[in-house]
Amino acid sequence: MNKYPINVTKPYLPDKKKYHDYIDKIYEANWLTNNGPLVKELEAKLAQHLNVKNIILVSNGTMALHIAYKLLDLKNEIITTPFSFVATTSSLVWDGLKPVFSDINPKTFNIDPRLIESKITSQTSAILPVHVFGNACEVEAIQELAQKHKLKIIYDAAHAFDIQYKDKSIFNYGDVSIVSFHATKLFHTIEGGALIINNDDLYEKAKQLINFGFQKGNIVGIGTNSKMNEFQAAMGLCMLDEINSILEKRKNVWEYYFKYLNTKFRFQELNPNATYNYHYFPIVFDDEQSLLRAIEALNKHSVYPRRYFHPSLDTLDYIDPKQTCAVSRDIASRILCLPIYPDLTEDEQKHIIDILVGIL
Ligand code: T4K
Repeated sequence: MNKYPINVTKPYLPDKKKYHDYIDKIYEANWLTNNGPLVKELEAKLAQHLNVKNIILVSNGTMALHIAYKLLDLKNEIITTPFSFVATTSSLVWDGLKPVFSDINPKTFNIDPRLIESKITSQTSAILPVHVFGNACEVEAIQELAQKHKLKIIYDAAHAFDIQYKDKSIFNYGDVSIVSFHATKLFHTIEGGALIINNDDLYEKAKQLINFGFQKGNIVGIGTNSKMNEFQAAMGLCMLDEINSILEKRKNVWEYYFKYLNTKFRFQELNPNATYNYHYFPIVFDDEQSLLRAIEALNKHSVYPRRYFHPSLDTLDYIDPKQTCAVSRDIASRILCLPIYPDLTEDEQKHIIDILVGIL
C-alpha cells in the first residue's frame, strides 16, 4: 500500500521506547540544556563514530556557520558557491560579509577550484565551499589555493555526514567544517548542527562563542547562545544507534532508482576518492520545461520532489546583480531531487519511476 503524499524526504524516527528512556533520564536529572550530560555523551560518541578530534554541538547548522565566521575572524569578501541551500549565502550577508560567487563544475555541481583564483582580491579572507548533496569537493586543490593566498577554509558540510575522503572523515578538511542535523538530514537531532575544528585553541574559543562568551564563569569576550539542548541530544543518541541500518536502507533506495533511471537522466558525478551517503537523489533534465512537466505529473499523484537548489544564489535580490554564474544557473534550472528516505518502498519508487519515464 502506497503512503501518500510522498515528500522529498521524511524525517527518520528512531525507536520510540529508547527515546522515552532518554526523556525519563532528562526528567530524573532535571537538566535540560547548557552543556548537559546527553550533549556531552553525544559529542563523545560522534567524535568516535566520525573519527574527528574536536566536535561542538549547536542549535542548528546555520548557527554553526555564523559561529565559524566569527571564530576565524572573517572579513570582507568570502568566495563561495552559488549552488547551495540559501543558508550558505544568507548567513554571510547577515554577518556583513560579501559572498563572491565562483561558478560550479557542471559535472560535480561543487565549486570549481580552477575558477576560484580569478575571484581572489586583497579583500578576500576565506573560501566557503559546499559538499553538495554529500559529494566531496576537490579538497586538495582548494587547500593549495588557500595556502598560496593565506585564506581560511570553511566547509559547509551540511549534507556530508559519514563521508570519508581518502579514508579520513571529510569533516577533517579545512579550518572548520559545519554540519546540519536538521530533521530532514540523514542523521538528525530534530534541529541541530555541529562544528568540527582541527585547531585546539579555536575549539576552546568556539565553546565560548556558543555560550555568551563565558569561560569558567568569566566573560572573556562576545558570545551568543547557540547551545544544543538535552532533548535534541537524546534524539541524536537514538539516531546514532541506528545509523548503519539508515545508511544501508538509503543505499538500497538510491540504487533502485539508479538502476531504472541512469540511462534516462544526467546525474551528479561523484568524487572517486570519497565515499557517498545516499542523502539525496538529484536528476538533471535536458531543459527546464521537461523538469516542470515532471513536477506537474508527479504532483498529480501526490508525489512532491523538490527543486534543490533553485534558484541559483547569484540571482537573489540581495546579491550584487553584476555577479552571474552561468553554469550554476543552468544546473539550478534543470535539477530535481526525488523522494529518498529509508522506508520508501520499491512499489512507491516504481510508481515514481513510471511517471517520470512516462513523460519523457
Ligand atoms: N547549508 C546547507 C548546504 C544546507 O542544505 C542547510 C540546510 C544549511 C546550511 C542550514 O542548516 P540548518 O540551519 O537547517 O540546520 C530543508 C531543511 O530545513 C534544511 O535544513 C536543509 N538544509 C534544506 C536542504 O532542506 P526545506 O525548506 O526544504 O524544508 P521543508 O520544511 O520544506 O521540508 C522538506 C520536506 O520534508 C517537506 O517535503 C516535508 C518534509 N518534512 C519536513 C519536516 C521539517 C516532514 O515530513 N516532516 C518534518 O518534520 O529545507
